[in-house]
Amino acid sequence: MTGQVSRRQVCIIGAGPSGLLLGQLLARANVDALIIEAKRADYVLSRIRAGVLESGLTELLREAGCGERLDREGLVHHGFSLAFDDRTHRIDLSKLTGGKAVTVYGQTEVTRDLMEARAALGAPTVYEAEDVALHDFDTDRPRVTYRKDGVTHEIACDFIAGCDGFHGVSRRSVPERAITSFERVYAFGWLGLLADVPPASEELVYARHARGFALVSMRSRTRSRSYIQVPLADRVEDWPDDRFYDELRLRLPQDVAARVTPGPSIEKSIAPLRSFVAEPMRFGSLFLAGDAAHIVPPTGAKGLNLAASDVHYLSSGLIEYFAGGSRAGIDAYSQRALARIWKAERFSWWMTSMLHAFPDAGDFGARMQLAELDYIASSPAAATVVAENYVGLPF
Ligand code: FAS
Ligand code: PHB
Repeated sequence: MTGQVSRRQVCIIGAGPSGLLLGQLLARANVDALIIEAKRADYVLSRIRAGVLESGLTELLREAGCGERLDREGLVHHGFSLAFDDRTHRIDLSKLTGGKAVTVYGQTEVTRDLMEARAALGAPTVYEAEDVALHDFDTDRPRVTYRKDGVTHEIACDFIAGCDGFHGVSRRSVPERAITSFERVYAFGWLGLLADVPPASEELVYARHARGFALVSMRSRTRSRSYIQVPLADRVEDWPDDRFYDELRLRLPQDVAARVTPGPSIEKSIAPLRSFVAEPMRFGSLFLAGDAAHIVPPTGAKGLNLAASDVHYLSSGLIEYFAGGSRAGIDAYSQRALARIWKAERFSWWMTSMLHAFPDAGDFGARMQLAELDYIASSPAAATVVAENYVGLPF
């Protein structure tokens, strides 16, 4: 059955953080946008992902009217530690960046706040949309079609925002001749475990160890999130909770390992690591934002925060266009976004290269990692490079 054709100013594909934040900023500027999402809302919320928010993202969430719970429950962190050779070195973020900090607040909570804010505005989101397809985005009359409950719908719009993640339909809809991809796939993944136990450290600890990388993070003072590097061939079933905690302790300095509190996993999953950028990020009336355009290994805590800067540039360009007809912001979008993306790609690749076990890099490679870490621990200039990238480069 074919449903009616309706019209929107912007059609957003994907109701993850990128799509929801873009939708919220547009709605508050009276730009009419529809979000079309393939999954159910509870499925989107069930995905456990990022945990560290840069100040650029927290500012945007406040601008979007989603700062109240963030400011009440978010944990402001003024530093984190690098661990190697059974010692830890604290990176004093605030001292090294003139007072900047990061906020620990799970992506799940960001997504929940954005969903609730959108519903409070009465802005439309279609969940469980099937066969989403993009049409005529190389013209100024783009269309999106999707099927819902057996009925095919068509949305005529001025612009399409592809916020549908790495595996979404938007980037795949661009002709190969029009897009260039840059990629590095890592031969390992992160096994993450979420448990309702106090974290082993008040601040995050990124650990380099000959057995592999480990990360101690958290969602609150009573909910810990920890990770260990595992071979890509590993499956979650290979890692019962006890084995995870034993391996985590082996990779942490003894004083941190002694504070690891084992507790039953409430979520456990393996995420592959990849560096990826698609250029450009605009194709006529189609704009890509967030993971639809780029992926970083989570070692630098940049994925979600890069989605935020994309949305900042794109929302301000679209609002400027609908308010006064200027195309300056949307014409500059791809170049502005990519300038920040590539710097975050570099930092994420560098942190990953420095902290993970690369067997084929040999003993010399391992010594280079330790020399890099020792340099950071002994040079304020080197530590400042880490700090200013970790808190987030300016938008
Ligand atoms: P998302 O992938 O979050 O959202 C895209 C949405 O589009 C999804 O809801 C999807 O269902 C929908 N969609 C897909 N195809 C569609 C279609 N055809 N039609 C309609 N909708 C469609 N970042 C960090 O900073 N730190 C981390 O620790 C971290 N860990 C991660 C772990 C994993 C397993 C993954 C996959 C990512 C992780 N990230 C992390 C990065 C992650 O947080 C992303 O940067 C963030 O989710 C980006 O948000 P979106 O761009 O909205 O993409
Ligand atoms: C997390 O808490 O999930 C997290 C934190 C920092 C990272 C990656 C993941 O770099």
